[in-house]
Amino acid sequence: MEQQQLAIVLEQGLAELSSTKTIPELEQVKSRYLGKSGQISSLMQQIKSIAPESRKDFGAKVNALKNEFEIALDERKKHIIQLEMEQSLLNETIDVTLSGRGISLGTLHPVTLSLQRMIRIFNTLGFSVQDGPEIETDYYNFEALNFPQNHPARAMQDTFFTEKLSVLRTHTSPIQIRFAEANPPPIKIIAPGRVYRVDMDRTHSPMFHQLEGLWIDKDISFANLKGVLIQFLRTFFAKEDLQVRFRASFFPFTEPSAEIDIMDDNGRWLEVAGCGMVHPNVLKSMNIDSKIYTGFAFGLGIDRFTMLRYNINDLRLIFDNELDFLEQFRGQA
Ligand code: 2NM
Repeated sequence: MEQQQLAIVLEQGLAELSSTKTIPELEQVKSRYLGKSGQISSLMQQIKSIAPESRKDFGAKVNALKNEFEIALDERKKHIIQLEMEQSLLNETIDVTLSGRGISLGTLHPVTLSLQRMIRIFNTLGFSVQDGPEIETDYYNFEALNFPQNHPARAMQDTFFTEKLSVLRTHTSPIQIRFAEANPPPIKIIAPGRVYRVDMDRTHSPMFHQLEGLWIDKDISFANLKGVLIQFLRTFFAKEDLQVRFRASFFPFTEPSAEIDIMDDNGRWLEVAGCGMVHPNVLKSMNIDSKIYTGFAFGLGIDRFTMLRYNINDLRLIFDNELDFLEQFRGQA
C-alpha cells in the first residue's frame, strides 16, 4: 500500500519534471514536491507517525525517493540550461552577408563650398593660400597697416582685445604682413580666415570670414587689379557679362582705394569688396622698396559672397548650423 503510494508520487514527479521546458516551470515542480507543503515533504512528515516497526523501512524508502527526485531535478535543470544556451546561440547568429544600416555623412558648409571655389579660381590666377594666427598684436593688425594711432577701429567699441596689446584680428591683412616679412617679392597670395569685430545685428556677426589678396611685383598697376578682380567675380558668379564697377574710396592701407560693386539681376549695384594699391607705408612695413615694387590688395567677405551665390537671405542661417539648412548643400560644389 505505502510502497504503491511512494511509487506513484515518484512516477508523477519524474513525469512532471520531464515535461518542463523552462527554469521557472522547473522551480514550480520543485516546490510542488520539495516545497514546505510539497508532496515529498509531506511524506517526510509522515515518517514520525508511522508504526515503529515499519518506520525505519518507510523512512529509508522516502529518502531514496527524495534522492532520486533530486537527481532527476538536477539533470533536468542542466538539460534546460543546455537547451537555452543552444537556442540563444542560434538566435545570436550574425549574418555577415547582410548589408549595413548606412551611416549618415555630414555635408560641407556653404561657406566652405564658396571658399573652396574662391581658392580654386585664385589658384588658377597664380595666387597661393596663406594663413596665420587669429590672436594678433596691435602691430600686425593696425600699426603695420598704416592705421593712425587715433583710428576708431583701434577702440574697444570696435575691436576685441584679449590682452593689452593683443586683439582678435579684425581682418586677415596681418597674414600678408607676416608673409611679406618672411618672403621677398614677387608676392602673390590670398589670405582667407576668420576675423572678429564688435558688431552684431541683422547683417553683421562678431565672427565672420574674410578673404584678402595681395600681388606685389615690379610694375603691378591698377589695371592688373581690375583684370584679376573682374575675372574672379565673373568666374565666381558664373556670369561672363557680370557688370563690375570700381568706386573711389578710402582705406588706411591702400592709395588709391576703391569699393567694388557688381550689378544684380534687378539692375541694382551691390557693394562686394574693397581694394587698392598698397600704401608705401605698408610696403615699408613689409621691408619692400616702394621705388622698385608696387602692388595691389583687396578684401572681401566670404559669408556675403556665399549668401549671394546660394541665394541665402538671412545671415543667421550661415552661423546657426541648422541641419535642415545645411542638408540642402549636400553634393553641391
Ligand atoms: C581691403 C581693401 C583694400 C588689404 C590690404 C592688405 C595689405 F596687407 F596688403 F596691406 N591686405 N588687404 C585690403 C585692401 C583689404 O578689404 C576691404
